[in-house]
Amino acid sequence: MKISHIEHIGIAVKSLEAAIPYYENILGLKCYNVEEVADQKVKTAFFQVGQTKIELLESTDPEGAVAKFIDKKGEGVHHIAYAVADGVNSALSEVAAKGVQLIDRQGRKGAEGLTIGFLHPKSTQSVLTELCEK
Ligand code: CMX
Repeated sequence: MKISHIEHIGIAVKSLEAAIPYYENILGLKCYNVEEVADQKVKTAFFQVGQTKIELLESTDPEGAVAKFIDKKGEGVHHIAYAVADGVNSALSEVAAKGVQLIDRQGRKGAEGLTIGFLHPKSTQSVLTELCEK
């Protein structure tokens, strides 16, 4: 697998409305997109920082992955997403063959039209890891 860059850093927040002003008014970033990803039970807000984005994640469902994460660990960094140059499906097969536990066996649709696939934190040094491609 060839990773080209960190595509985004996902940050779990209780409320986008409460969190966005910090990124805009203190860090001077601009929220350029707010999008609901029904499949992932989240509403997302994006900020561009060089080649990488910050993705704020607010849960839309108390049983969703982000709501459960906040219940257990509180707000904060939720996952790191790497852009793979040679396709998510082949990257997922490659790491599975090396014994990594997958959350997604195949790429699925994520925010901003990306194809995404998650690796389980039990296999990734406790950091929830996402692979994605445009
Ligand atoms: N980072 C690191 N570890 C995490 C984690 C995270 N984000 N979320 C859960 N874990 C850990 C838990 O602490 C737990 O560890 P322990 O067993 O040591 O306590 C372990 O993973 C299993 O957690 P769990 O609570 O039993 O299982 P969950 O039902 O919460 O599922 C996970 C965890 C990662 C499989 C699930 O959150 C998932 O499938 N995530 C991928 C999808 C996702 O996160 N979508 C939201 C973002 C979508 C987007 O970016 O668009």
